[in-house]
Amino acid sequence: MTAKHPLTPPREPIDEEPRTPEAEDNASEDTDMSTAPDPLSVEPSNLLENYRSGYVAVVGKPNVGKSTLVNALIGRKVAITSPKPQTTRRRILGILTRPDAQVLFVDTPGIHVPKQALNAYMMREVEHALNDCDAILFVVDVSRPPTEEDRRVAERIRPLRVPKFMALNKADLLDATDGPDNVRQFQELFGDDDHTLFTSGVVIKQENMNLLLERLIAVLPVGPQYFPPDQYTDQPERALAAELVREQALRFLEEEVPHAVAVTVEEYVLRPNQVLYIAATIHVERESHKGILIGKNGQMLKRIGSEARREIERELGHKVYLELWVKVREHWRRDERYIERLVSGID
Ligand SMILES: Nc1nc2c(ncn2[C@@H]2O[C@H](COP(=O)(O)OP(=O)(O)OP(=O)(O)O)[C@@H](O)[C@H]2O)c(=O)[nH]1
Ligand SMILES: [Mg+2]
Repeated sequence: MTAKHPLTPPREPIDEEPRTPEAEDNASEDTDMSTAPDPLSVEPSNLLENYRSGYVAVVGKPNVGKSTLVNALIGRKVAITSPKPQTTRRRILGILTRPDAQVLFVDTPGIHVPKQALNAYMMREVEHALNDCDAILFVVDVSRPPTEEDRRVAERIRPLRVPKFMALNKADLLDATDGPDNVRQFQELFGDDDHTLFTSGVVIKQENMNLLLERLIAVLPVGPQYFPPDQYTDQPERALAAELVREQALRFLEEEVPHAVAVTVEEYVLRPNQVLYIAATIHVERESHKGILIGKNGQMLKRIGSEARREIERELGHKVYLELWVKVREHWRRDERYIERLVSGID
């Protein structure tokens, strides 16, 4: 089966304050890479003999290192990462193009039991990825024995009729005593019909990575190169910028505040002096969160802003002027009207 649906479905407009004409103009400045081409519209001339392509859903419980692994496979920062669980909130496409294949990795939110509307949205994102993929990469943290959450993921993917692979991630943290037992338990959890295990980790050995890629590519269908070879994600740059701001908020904030944060970019303009001007809003759920986010004398917001600016400059290759605003949007995580929009990073 070949996936045919764009990752980013069109968003429903919702009523909010009208945007300024200036903001509207600026919207066109960004490179919009948000829709996957329809495979059926690909010119036959783009079909190379034996070229393989397809979607690989990268799934697992929260915090096992799915996004870190996808970034390592792509060789670019496609998805933000953090030691706090539930970092990834939507599907994120990482595109790997080789002369013989194009692998479309779909990073997904960690699978968990949803407690509020945001979590339910995240789990729908996982379902979309699973229902529309050519292969599954199940990522686990092998430094600890399987948990109930790992079992739930295994049960969810078991009936799906696509080739499945398991990445035994965080192998660098495996100690010699528990290591073999953990590996055996994950092996049992996964079963052994047409499944393959790979060890991976922050110090992912290049040969392991190559082996994983070869095995993945071997099960992908013959198909076209859906995206141009230099495109590594389908996210608009402004959505990427919003995520990079959120990454720094996750890094510096503690307890429940980071989970209540969403970031949207309202203006994204490359000025004639080649400075990229970005205006972004950090949304929080309560006045008390706003206070924490701004910090004493604005120190916290300044810190998040300057680290995020540096990251955006590094990733997007432009000098950046970043302006941050903080807005309280009460209980946005429970409010269906806001979730998709705030999670998309674009307002
Ligand atoms: N030691 C070690 N740490 C890792 C490895 N892979 C990821 N991490 C760390 O684990 C944490 C979680 O990584 P992420 O890539 O954000 O995990 P994730 O599975 O995408 O998490 P969610 O999006 O929340 O589901 C981060 O602090 C990473 O630096 C690894 O192989 N070894
Ligand atoms: Mg992630």
